[in-house]
Amino acid sequence: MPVKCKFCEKPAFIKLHYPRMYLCPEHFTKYFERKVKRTIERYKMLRPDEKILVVISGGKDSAVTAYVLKKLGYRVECLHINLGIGEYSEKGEEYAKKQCEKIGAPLHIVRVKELLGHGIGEVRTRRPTCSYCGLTKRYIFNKFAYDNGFDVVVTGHNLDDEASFIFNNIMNWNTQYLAKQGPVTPSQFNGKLVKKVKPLYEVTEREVVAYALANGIDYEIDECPHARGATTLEWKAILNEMEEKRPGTKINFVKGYLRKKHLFEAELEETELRECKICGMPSSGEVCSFCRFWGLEEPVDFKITGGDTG
Ligand code: Q46
Repeated sequence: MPVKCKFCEKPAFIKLHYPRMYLCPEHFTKYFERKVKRTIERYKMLRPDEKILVVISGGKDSAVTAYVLKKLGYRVECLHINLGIGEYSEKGEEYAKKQCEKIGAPLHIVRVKELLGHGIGEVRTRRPTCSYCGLTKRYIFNKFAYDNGFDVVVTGHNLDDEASFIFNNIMNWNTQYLAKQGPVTPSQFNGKLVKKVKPLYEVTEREVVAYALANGIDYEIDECPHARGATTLEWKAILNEMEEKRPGTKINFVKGYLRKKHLFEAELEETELRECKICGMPSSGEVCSFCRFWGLEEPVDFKITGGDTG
């Protein structure tokens, strides 16, 4: 006899461990959306009138984020950054297009190789690939949002991402990072650093996969070739093992961190920000790390001039 959903006669589709219950696709969908809505309210992430930009990679997390926000009635537009990492990026762009069609949200595309001459992984530098990839993505989505009047940038980070980030940084005692992490990063520097929020902050990766499956959201499953051997995956595996033995480990760990975050904030070394002399965006030095890394002499302008930027 198949196990039934806790709320109806239908067969269960997922067994949740924390709280412990079996749910059918419809009741799981309701449960998931309620949880995201509560997270948004708890951390005061979004207002109904805000213009929202969801950074969509082609993967499950960002697609589910945009889909749920649209369902909850928010004004959503999406940005896909094609990193120029061969077939992985080409597939990512295709998925992002399909996902936005399903979500019913406008999609803007920025292609790193067209914009900066090289894709991620093609630059001759001693800097690790993921380090300058992160720098490039963060700059592009922030500047894109700023240039086009978005109030908030939304990313698809889930509970597993947050727990592994905190775990990694505690193991390495990177107190500066621990002081700045969280579900909401407020707008700073006269709005030039746009507010960033993470609506999937309290849902696990497993729940996101199940939601995508229950709602017919297709996504890229291949991992970026540069992610192989990333320590994040090892931290995630350890946390999954703990969660298996003690359900609730991840959420309790992350909530505990938020309660103790002030201890790390006390150690924060404030860096004075000024305007980059090339692009005018916030920078700790004369030229910001994006313009410096890519050797820019002119600012990159992301203003949408009508329709799709793809
Ligand atoms: S940082 Fe590194 Fe990721 Fe960029 S190079 Fe690939 S693995 S995509 S989240």
